Amino acid sequence: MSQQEIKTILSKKIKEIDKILEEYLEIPSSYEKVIHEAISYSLFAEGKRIRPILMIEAYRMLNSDITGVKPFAAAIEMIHTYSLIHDDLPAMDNDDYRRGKLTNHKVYGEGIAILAGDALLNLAFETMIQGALEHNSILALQAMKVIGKAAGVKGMIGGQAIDLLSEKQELTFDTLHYIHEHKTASLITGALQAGIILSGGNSEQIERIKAFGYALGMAFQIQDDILDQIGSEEALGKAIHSDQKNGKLTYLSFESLEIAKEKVRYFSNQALESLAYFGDSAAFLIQLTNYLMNRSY
Ligand code: GRG
Repeated sequence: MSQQEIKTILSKKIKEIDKILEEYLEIPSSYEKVIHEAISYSLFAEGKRIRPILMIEAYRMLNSDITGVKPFAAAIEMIHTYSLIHDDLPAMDNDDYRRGKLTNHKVYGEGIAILAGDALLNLAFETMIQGALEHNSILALQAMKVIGKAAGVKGMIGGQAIDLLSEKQELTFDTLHYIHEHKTASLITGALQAGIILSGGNSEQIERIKAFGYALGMAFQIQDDILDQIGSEEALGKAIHSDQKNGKLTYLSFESLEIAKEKVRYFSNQALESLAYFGDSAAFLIQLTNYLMNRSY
């Protein structure tokens, strides 16, 4: 499959995710309109929707009826969007552009941006609980626990905290690895693991998807570092050299561009090896891994 063909398939899948998100976004009454507008502004800002797509496609490897995974796919994108809104705030990365648009706080002010992020995190858990109740499902509760942990102190928030504390400081390669693994790979792995849990996967399948998520997440983050150095602002929809601006060390602070590219290939190949266990059912995830390895945005 060519890059263009997979891009076309992904555009269709992104539209499906948008529809699912609309379904779970509450309709505001008059007083809530501002916060609702701020939430929608970032939620429907043309993100790649990688995490919900990964979750649904992992689920689909074992179960073709995706009804049960939909609220969780919506929730993972809500959590991801909240993290981006907060990451862009002056107290964190202080960025003006995200997904090709002004950042949330640049449009709505810091207070509303903080609340929009908080609201998305709350709505994510409310949405997952609704899913669990609708299906009266213990698997749904297990998936919620995995997602809560992946987004929390032992996952994304933990990685972000060390990232923040490490600004303008000497950082060891091990600390950078910790940041990448927790800030980026955790939520990606959590999304995939939740997909397999919800579809009734067994412990071997769960372990294989976790290995896939870790390797894919690491490849994704190193590619992110590469793009921050040599990417196009137009394609990325945000400023490049933002890590340098914030005094942050990246993979490229330790290794040459060539080695970084080699590492993306290494982790992508590891990811593909983990997928091999799932046989033909992994065809789409294989294509997606190859696509992400070569992404320019
Ligand atoms: C504020 C708790 C908290 C966490 C922030 C997401 C994040 C953690 C920071 C953003 C900075 C960054 C480079 C994180 C690494 C993960 C990553 C590559 C995020 C961007 O995800 P994409 O590329 O974004 O999937 P889109 O816009 O396509 O959804």
